Amino acid sequence: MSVTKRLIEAPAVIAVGANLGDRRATLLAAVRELASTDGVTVTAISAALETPALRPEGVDPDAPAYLNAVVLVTTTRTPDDLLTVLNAIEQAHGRVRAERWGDRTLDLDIVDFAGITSSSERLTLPHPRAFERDFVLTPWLEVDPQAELPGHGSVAALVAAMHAREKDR
Ligand code: A4P
Ligand code: MG
Repeated sequence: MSVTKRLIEAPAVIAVGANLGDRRATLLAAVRELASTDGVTVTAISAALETPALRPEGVDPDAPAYLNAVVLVTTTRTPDDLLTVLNAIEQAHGRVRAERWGDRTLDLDIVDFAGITSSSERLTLPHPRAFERDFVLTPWLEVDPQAELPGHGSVAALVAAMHAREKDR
C-alpha cells in the first residue's frame, strides 16, 4: 500500500504595511517573495491604500504616511512557520525593530489564519488590533467581500460601523 502525504491547505490573510523608502516597490517585492515561498500560494492582492501613520498616542499627520495592502494566501505551513517566513521577508527589506509602532520599511502581519483563535508569546490570532483598523479591514473587504474576522463578525459590518462613526464625528 502506498502512503500519500496529504497537504492540507489553509487560507490566511496577511496585512502589508510600509512607511519608509520606496513603499510601493517594497510592497510588490514582498508579495513576489511570498508568492515564491514553498508552501505559500498568493490568491489575491488588494489595491495599496495610502494611510496616515497611527502611533500609540493617535494618528500622526507629521509622520511618513503608510502604504497598506492585504494579501490572501493559501498555505500548507503552520501559523508559526508562516510568521517565520514573514519575519524573514521583513528582515530582507531592512526592517529594524526600534520602537513600538515606529516607522518601518516593511511590516507583515498575519490578520487571520483559517479562522483560528489562539495566543502564544509569539503569535496572536486573529491579529488583536485588526478589528479597529480601517487600513486592514478596507483592503481585506476589497479582496473578500464575505470576509469574517473571528470574534468580531463580518468585515463588511465592521467597516460600515467604522465609517458611520467617522461621519458622526
Ligand atoms: N505578533 C503577535 N501576533 C502577530 C500576528 N498575528 N502577526 C508578534 C504578526 N506578528 C504578530 O510585531 C511585534 C510582535 O508581534 C512580533 O514579535 C510578533 O511575534 P512587530 O512587527 O515586531 O512590531 P510592530 O508591528 O511595531 O508591533 P505591533 O504592536 O504588532 O504593531 P501593529 O499593531 O502591527 O501596528 N499605521 C498605519 N497607517 N499603517 C500601518 O500598517 N502599523 C502599525 C503597526 C502602527 N501604525 C500603522 C501601521
Ligand atoms: Mg508587525
